[in-house]
Amino acid sequence: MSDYRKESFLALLEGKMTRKRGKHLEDASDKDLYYVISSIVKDEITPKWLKTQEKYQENKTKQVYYISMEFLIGRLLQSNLLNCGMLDICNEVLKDIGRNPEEIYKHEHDAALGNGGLGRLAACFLDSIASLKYAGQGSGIRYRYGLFEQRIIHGNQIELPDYWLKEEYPWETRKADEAIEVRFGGKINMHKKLNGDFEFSYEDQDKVMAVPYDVPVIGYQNEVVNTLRLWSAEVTEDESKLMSDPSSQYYHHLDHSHSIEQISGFLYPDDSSFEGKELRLKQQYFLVSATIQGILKNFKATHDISLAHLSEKVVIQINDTHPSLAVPELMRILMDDENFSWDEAWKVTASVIAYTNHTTLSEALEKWPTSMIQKLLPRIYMIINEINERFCKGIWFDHPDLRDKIPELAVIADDQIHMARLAIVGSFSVNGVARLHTEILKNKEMKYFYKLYPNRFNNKTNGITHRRWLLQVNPCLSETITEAIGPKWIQEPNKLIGLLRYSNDAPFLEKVGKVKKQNKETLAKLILNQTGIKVDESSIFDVQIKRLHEYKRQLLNIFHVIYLYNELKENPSLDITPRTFIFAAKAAPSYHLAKEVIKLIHHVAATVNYDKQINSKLKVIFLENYNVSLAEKIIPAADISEQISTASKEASGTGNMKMMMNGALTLGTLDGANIEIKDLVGDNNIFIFGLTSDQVHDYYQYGGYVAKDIYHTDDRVKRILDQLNSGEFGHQEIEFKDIFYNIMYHNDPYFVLKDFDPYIESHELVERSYRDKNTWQRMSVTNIAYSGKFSSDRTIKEYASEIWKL
Ligand code: GL4
Repeated sequence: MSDYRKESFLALLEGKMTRKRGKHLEDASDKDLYYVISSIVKDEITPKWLKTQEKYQENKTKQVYYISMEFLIGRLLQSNLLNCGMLDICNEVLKDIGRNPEEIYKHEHDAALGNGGLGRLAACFLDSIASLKYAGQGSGIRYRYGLFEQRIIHGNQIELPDYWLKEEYPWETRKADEAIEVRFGGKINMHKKLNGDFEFSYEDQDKVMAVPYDVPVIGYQNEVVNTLRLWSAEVTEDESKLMSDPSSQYYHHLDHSHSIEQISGFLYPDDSSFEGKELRLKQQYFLVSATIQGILKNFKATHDISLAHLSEKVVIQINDTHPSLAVPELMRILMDDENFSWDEAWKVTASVIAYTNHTTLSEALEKWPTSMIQKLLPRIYMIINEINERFCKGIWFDHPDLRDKIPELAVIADDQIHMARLAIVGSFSVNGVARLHTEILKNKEMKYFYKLYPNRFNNKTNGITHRRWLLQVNPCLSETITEAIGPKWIQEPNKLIGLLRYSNDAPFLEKVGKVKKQNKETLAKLILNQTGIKVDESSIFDVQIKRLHEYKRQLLNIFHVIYLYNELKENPSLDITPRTFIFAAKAAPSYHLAKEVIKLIHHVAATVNYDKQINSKLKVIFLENYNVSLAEKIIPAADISEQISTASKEASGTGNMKMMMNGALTLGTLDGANIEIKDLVGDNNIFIFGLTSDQVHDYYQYGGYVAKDIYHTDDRVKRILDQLNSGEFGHQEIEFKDIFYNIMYHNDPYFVLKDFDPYIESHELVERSYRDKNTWQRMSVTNIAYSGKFSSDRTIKEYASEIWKL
């Protein structure tokens, strides 16, 4: 590092510290430093931000708008420093002045504007779009409360509000002059025009201001700065004037303004089940209407061509069905404000919007009661109705073979609006997020739509940004890689494949092994700090971190732990490789069974960790409040990545990719992107077990699985289930009855017992493999080498060339 650059960074730091915080550097707290460094980054990138946006305007560049109810961005300081090329210098200067960079970066509150994979994917995509120099914007909601903070008390999950905006958020810029009015409710008037068409006007609507807060999205050392625009709901100016009028009904207005601000009040904390709350519908329309109005405004300001050409300059990707009101909203504006005919408006809409499906879980399907939409969005309802009628007529006349399928295809059926159907009908592209998932969409879940629109369906296997998930979180591994194959992999992650040449190179393997050991030591310290439990750093770190859901089968994992515990109790001198099982997971607040599993993990941990006879061989750790920042600490230290969902249920998974990229070996089912990982690394470099997606499908379809039979025939299984019932884990016999009942009397809907035996066998193979350090390290390096494919840069290039045509 040149001394000159260091000196000038130090001078900046000193200058800013006195001006901004009124302090000398030596008196600055870690928090002062956090704010001052953020402000240095902002100064550095603001001219580039302006320039990027001006260039898009001047060149009339085609833009992609990624609309999502979730952006799980986590902390930004470190990744912003990295992307603008200042991370090394900043770290060095901080160390020179005796400060610990980690302690400083910790002062940023995680922006948890998302639940899990879907929201984190959106954040990775923004990073790749900017790093690949594409013109793209994210559009989301600036929730005042992000995903709840999790505390565990006696094994029970308690949710605390996440008021992340308590202190200034340095990355956002409020753009009050770009606020947009969004309207709800009201009366619709129809007038017949001379040409026979109808004209619509609205009366008595409730008005809400959508105020944008822009967050910069910095490309990796390439001068590009894109925007994530987060909308905040506020009362309109007229409304706030009324509030200060002494003759007005003050409390009425106060109540009203409170209900408006609620629209961007909090993130719904459920990852994958639909809750038909009116407030959620308001959030969705608020996001969509503000975004689309903004897009059209910008289009008109930039281009001198008609809106009929919108698709030449704009593409809108909707992240799952949550923003699918984009379809009728764009229709509404084109027809009612821009005087397009239905056909003209439809042509534009259906060539601009593209839809990504992220799940086939039926409980996640969004279906709004028609009455709710009719009341809240009367004009939107009329448009959806018309879309539905035209669509159904089209099937009747053009696809007689599908006539009897109309009830399964109709956008409106059983007094409900089926949002996935609306999204498919109103878009030009429908994609799944991993090969298997897309095949399931085409051949099962959406097969009649696939018949109607075979060319609309396509696959885009997910990815993760290797800049955050390797370069930033695992600097020592990154350096080791660069020493071996040079730095080109950072720009072109596929170049990681060059590591294959080193998979038999003993000194290289040793270095990689050493880095993993260091990362495990760091995590062990964190575990000790958080839980008071000391774990064996040479044990296998077996990691399952993700939302808690029955289909993800944390239950299968903890059953295996109980099995090992039972084996060791029976034979304490059993020679097993010591294991540390690490869990972290939030359960949706209303998801009872998921919370029971969290409790079970804690009770098993309490039994195992304090049993002197065996606790040198087995530890169970549950790390509280899983979020992006915690993931960044755990992932570099993982040996085994547990990806054990019931086959067909996990659309893709992205944690699997993050851990693979950091050298963990996958222990998983043939589900989601696990299959693509396996295809790349080969059967010898992954541990695969369990039912296939087809087998699972057939059991659901034709029956033939009886969980109780396994209980009665497999002693290991019987023992575990009886332990749940006997109060061995927990305080009383009834503690885990709901888990027991679900398996025995609801016939184990996620096949935990069915996959138990192959899972145990796979674990035994893991254990044997780990004993051969050399083989293990070779497998680990093979995984890193092939992980380049799972960079979101690859995914985004595919979106850009095959869907967005940027
Ligand atoms: C999810 C899927 O469950 C997950 O497999 C996938 O990786 C992610 C991103 O595509 O989307 N769908 C929903 S809903 N939540 C998810 O995390």
